[in-house]
Amino acid sequence: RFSLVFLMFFQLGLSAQESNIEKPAIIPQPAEVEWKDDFFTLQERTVVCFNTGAEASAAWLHRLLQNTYTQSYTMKGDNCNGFNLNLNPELEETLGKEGYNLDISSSTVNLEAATEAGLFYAIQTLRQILPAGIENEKVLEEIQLPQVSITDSPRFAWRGTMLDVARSFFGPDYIKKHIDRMAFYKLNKLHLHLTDDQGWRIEIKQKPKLTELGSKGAVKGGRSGFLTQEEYKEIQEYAAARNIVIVPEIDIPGHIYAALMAYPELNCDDLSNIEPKRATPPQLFHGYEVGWSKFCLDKPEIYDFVSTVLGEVAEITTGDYLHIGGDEIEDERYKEFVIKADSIVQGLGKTTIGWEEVTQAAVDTTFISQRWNGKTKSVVKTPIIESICSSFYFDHANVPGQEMTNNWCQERGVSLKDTYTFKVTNPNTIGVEAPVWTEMVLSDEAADDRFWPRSIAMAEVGWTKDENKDYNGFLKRLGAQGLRLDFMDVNYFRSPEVEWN
Ligand code: TNX
Repeated sequence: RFSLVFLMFFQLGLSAQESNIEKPAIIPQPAEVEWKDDFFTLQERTVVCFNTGAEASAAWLHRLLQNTYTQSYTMKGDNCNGFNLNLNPELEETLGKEGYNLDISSSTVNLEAATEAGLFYAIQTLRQILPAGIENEKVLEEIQLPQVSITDSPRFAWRGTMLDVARSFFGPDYIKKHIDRMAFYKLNKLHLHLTDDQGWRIEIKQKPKLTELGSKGAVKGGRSGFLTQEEYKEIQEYAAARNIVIVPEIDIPGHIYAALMAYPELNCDDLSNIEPKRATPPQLFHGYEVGWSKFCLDKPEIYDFVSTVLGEVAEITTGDYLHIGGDEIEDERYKEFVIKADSIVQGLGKTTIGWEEVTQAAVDTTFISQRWNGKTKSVVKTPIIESICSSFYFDHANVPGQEMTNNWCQERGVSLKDTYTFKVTNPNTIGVEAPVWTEMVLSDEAADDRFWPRSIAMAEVGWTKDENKDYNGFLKRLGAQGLRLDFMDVNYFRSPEVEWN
């Protein structure tokens, strides 16, 4: 279709730049794009040349081209007639760690970046310029790519989603699928909410009852289960190959009933007197209430528990961060707890993240806070991950009245526009992240429906500078992604404001 439209304009003597020709829909919108009025035609045989350090990128590109008629082969070298991958650390000065240049001319497609992450993103952009059919099967008809020169780098370093695997469990298969989709839109942090009242989802070898007992529950109708440390590591490796860092959250000192049930000595009395779980012997919790369980902050043993658990999680985590939750809890000793937990995390060589409440404690500025309801004034004291519920809580309805959604933050839910038009103004903001809490998200299909397409809007908030954003333009580009999302098997919500193709 592109070739036809382009040809027509050619004859009229218009350049693609000036014309209204439908351009490939790239999301997130790159920093600088200059379309030319000519093509690159994919040959039947194509070489992918790469230099030292770009081997993995060459493999990715080769894999992408397998879905076209071309027979591609990889070769170490430069300036090939075909595809060139150039890893050049010196480019970090101009492109940053994740930026790239993508240049499509008459006989070459050049991709360059300072890191493999940058090359990976250049390939994702190229993937969006190639016909959508490559997501589905081999494209056999001739492929002509519009010539273009793109220079791109992200606005923010933190572009994340959060999956609550505690209320309802999501295992390695879904998590990996989710990672693939995130990577396509240049999202780079996957926060896993691994523990809560309803379930404990990560194996801790020195505290086996956490999973023996604590993983058996879930919200009513939700799945239970847990990740073994091996599975966790495998997911992490899968993510790292796609420039995604796994951010594990162990939510303490509240939201902790699954652990209290396994180790009742962490509670102040026996469990029979904590609401809403008044039961002897203790039962699993399948409800929705929040803010009712907590560690007994007067007992020094809880710090041994925290050290052991965070120690094992730190050991299997390659990323720099440990999220300690810290939300929705009232206790005289809360601040003291947060400071101690932070120093445990620092002792493990990681950076602490907590929900915005943690900033009530006098933690230093290496601590990152995640803003969610904006009620904690002190949140501005630290670097901020922006997850304000009215724009980024995707467990909320896509449209007013959608069933099985939490709408405590905003009665009408969180629309695509609420997400897209969020403006980052606080200079401490390091990026954005969208959580899907799963009290009411009980299946893979439902999780897809909540994440997509709003995560695509958020990806553009995280990547693209305000001056290059435009909601109507975004809606058009998003419509053109429909086919790709279908091919990727995403059960996305068909937002009525979008003309899906
Ligand atoms: C608030 S936001 C929570 C979660 C709930 C969610 C439901 C935050 C840090 N905690 O425990 O699942 O609302 O929307």
